Amino acid sequence: MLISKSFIPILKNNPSEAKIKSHQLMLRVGMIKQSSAGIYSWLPLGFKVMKKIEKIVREEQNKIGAQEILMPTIQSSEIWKESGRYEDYGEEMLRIKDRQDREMLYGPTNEELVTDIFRSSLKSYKSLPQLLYHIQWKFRDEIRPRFGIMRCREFFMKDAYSFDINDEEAFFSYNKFFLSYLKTFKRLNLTAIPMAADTGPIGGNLSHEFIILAETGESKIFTDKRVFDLNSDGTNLEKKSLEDLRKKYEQFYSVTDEKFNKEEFEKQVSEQNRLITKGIEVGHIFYFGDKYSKPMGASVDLPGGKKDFVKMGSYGIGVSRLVGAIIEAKYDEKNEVMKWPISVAPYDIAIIPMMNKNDNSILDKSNKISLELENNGIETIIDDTDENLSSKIKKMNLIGAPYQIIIGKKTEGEILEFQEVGKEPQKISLKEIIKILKEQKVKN
Ligand code: P5A
Repeated sequence: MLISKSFIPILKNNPSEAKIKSHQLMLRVGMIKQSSAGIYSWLPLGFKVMKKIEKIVREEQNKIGAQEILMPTIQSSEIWKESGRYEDYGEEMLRIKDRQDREMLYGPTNEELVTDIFRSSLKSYKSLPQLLYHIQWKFRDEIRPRFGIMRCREFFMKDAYSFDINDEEAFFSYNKFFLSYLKTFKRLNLTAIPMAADTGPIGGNLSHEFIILAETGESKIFTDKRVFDLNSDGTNLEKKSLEDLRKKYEQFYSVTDEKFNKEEFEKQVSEQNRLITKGIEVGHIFYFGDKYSKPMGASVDLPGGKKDFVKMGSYGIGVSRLVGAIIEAKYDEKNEVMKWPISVAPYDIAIIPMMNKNDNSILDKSNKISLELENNGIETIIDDTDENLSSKIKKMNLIGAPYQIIIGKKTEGEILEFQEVGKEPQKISLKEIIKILKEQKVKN
């Protein structure tokens, strides 16, 4: 991609309306454009990153056997009346009337709709467990949308739903998502800690929020530092192994402020291990048994002729919020360098030709190198503008291509000036560059 032909409307300075670094950067490099309060268009750069995050989220859902569906954004109020949540949900729900005067709504979440799909198709315990998910826009009429796409009104969420025969099997499903979330966030290069949390309007009494540390986060957390040393490597999908994983995390006090109890915190966590800080909620999982299946009549036949309501959980990841969360975690505000993990970077490598108006050979060479890289599955962006080298490098640092190649008059033959952003430049061949990038892409 040539930068002169791309739609990347970069601003010279940070926009004054943005208070946190992710919002500043997203507006500055033209990743998003606000269309009205809390509602955004996603421009090419932002959309590319979000799609890559979505792909990783999807892959990790598929790995635990969840099946992808797509439910609509607009729902009928009928099913919400059946579950009893139509009134409870309050002003956050955007209510709409169609031309027949029917009450509709823009879905803030999908527990009712998925329960309706389940009850109309599956009737036997033999079909359980079922794990269904979709990745779809949601709308919540937040009273105070802020920080750009971090807390907005229209946002992109992965929401999954589990259906099981009894509590034991339902906890098994819950734990599969627990593992899958740890793996998803790790692939995004984030340390997200599961913390006991309140269930709010979703309901139930077992819930974890997955939180990454950030000063600008809206969640206050109280935790035992040692939880950060844990990892999920080596955990398989066996019931026992998943149970042990959750226990491993739950042995350390880690809660959000709604669950905070000073006495317990001080009893369970020694002074030097206490951490009270802020974080961003990137995922949230819930177990709520028959909260929806009972009022909506979603039951299955059990062996022996009895029937029971299915036991359900729901599992959300803020796919669009993750774009901002990664920026909060990885953007070096002082030096204005964005370090996207290569798995979600909008471009893998920036090609920076030191242009010469009277000589097209440098741009020609850059184009050839770009073609070769693209043919090897490596996404490139070429800065073909007339700007000087330092402003080109600054621009690419902001966009956040993790690698750069500088092509000058002296670049002859095969050897190129290559740099991983933040590390020492090296002079190596295109073949070696392709090898390094391919390895990095496979690893991540
Ligand atoms: C779980 C899936 C639910 O809605 N129902 C289906 C459950 N949970 S949740 O915690 O309310 O939301 C899940 C994740 O969505 C992101 N999120 C938001 N992102 C941007 N702007 C918002 N206003 C917003 N609200 C929720 C969060 O990442 C949250 O963890």
